[in-house]
Amino acid sequence: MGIGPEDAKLTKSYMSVAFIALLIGGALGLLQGLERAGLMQLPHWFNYYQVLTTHGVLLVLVLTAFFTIGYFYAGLSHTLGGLSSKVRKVAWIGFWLKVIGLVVAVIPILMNKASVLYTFYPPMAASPYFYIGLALIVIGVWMCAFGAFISVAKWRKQNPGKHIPILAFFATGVFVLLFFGSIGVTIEVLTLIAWSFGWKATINVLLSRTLFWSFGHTLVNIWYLTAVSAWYVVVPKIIGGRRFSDTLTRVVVILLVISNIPGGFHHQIVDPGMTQTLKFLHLFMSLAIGFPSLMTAFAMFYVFEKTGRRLGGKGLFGWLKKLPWGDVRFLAPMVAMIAFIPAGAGGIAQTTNQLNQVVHNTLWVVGHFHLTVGTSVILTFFGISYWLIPYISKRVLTPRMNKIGIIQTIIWTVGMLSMSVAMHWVGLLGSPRRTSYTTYGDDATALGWDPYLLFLAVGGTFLIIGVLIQVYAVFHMMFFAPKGETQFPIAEPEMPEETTPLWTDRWGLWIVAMLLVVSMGYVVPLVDLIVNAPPGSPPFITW
Ligand code: HEM
Ligand SMILES: [Cu+2]
Repeated sequence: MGIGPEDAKLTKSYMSVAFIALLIGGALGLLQGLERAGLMQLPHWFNYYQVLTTHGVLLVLVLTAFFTIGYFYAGLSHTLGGLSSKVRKVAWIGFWLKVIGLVVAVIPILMNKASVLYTFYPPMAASPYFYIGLALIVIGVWMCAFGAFISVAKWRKQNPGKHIPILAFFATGVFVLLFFGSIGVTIEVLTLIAWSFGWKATINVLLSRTLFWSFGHTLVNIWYLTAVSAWYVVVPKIIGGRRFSDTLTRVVVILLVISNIPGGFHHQIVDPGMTQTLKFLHLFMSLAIGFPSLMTAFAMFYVFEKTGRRLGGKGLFGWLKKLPWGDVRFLAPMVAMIAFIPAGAGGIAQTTNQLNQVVHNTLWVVGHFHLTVGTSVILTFFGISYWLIPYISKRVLTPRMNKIGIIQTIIWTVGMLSMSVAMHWVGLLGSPRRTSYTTYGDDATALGWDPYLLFLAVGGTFLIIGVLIQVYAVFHMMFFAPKGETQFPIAEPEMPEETTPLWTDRWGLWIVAMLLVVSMGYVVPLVDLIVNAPPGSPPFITW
């Protein structure tokens, strides 16, 4: 019964790194919030940009990657009947490559030799070891992707004519995106290594930025797809319902995988050197992802209403009251879904050329991604932890821990709301992102930002309390909670899976379709940026 000890150990290790990254990254976030509000000044040996680089790398790369991989490996183990020893070995090699890569990348940041922020845009040049660390992390992620592909392929061979179990289907989509989405950034990082060692005199800045965002934008949707997998598959089980149409779920995964990668230029709307037509194509593709998102919103609220009514909810909204609001495994992902409504709307605003001019490089953008990744994705991950950690450690979620989880969710919601509303607002008033505290010589406009920045600091204080509670909860559930069996919650579909058309499982076809769509978005600009390359830039150290 339940997960084997070796598979459990793998996921436990991934989760441990993820939540240690949350602890350190969150503490650094608080320091930034206090500094930006003018409440404290960071010492010269650990300045704002070192802190910000570490915060970005730990939270946006490490926490999310380790959580995603740990969660999906537990899902693969559960739904495919255990991992093979070969796959486990591959996942461990991936784990250690990522950990070593992280250490190699963080040391230069701490030595103030890599304050290039997590986007590492040239011509700012970090120590080559920072890029080498990043390359090791990517190779580690690829190992895990191959391990997942091997597991799914083996299962399919043993189960001809059957559908890939739904969570393994999501995992396939996520690892396909992780692998193909990171090829561009790997090429970028390899050229940066040569450039920062001095083997290559100049770098093509625009090409680098384009390759970065072909990955950065995909990464965002990888977290989103991970969160969505829990919304579709796990949440219905927790509320005692069934999941919505199996076919629709699989089509949403396929659409997200196919249409995702060529959206990267919406991060480069103000970059010169690309035609309007190309930018428009990418904006169209980014908005196209809104379509499967709306399908998800519809499907989820269908499940909520149907379950609520079955439990006796009456009237227009009576069913809402019947949902298990007191269960953290439901509350956290539910708040996450609700947060995605304003978060997604803000994203659509940013994708619009004229509105982008207003908010570009302001704190608005920071407010936006603390709502999307910092709330929608992370709160879903927190919600998952309250059953996944007991499941892998063969322990149970006690009513006391559930209550702690509810309090944590409320604190996180209040903190993020306060911080991100303040960031959005002060961004509209012009306060820049990625800038340590300054009054610009007591300029009246800059002084007008101060009250909002205070809200930012207050939000940050709530959030660090939230971080401490969450990290406590995770390690308590991993090592100290009462022993017992916890289920891996997977809801049954409303209609039997056999009614789902078999073409949905044709991953070879979807990958070809994805590559065609990627070519549509990237072949012309990449060829143009290489053939008509602007003058290259030597490395600069601006800090
Ligand atoms: C304790 C909770 C947190 C606090 C107080 C916090 C606060 C901040 C602040 C003040 C900034 C910098 C604004 C600037 O100068 O541009 C920032 C940036 C950032 N935060 Fe957080 N944050 C928290 C949690 C998170 C989480 C959970 C994530 C993602 C999972 C995250 C991802 C980021 C990213 C990607 C940046 C941008 C870094 C950059 O511009 O290079 N933060 N955060
Ligand atoms: Cu994007």
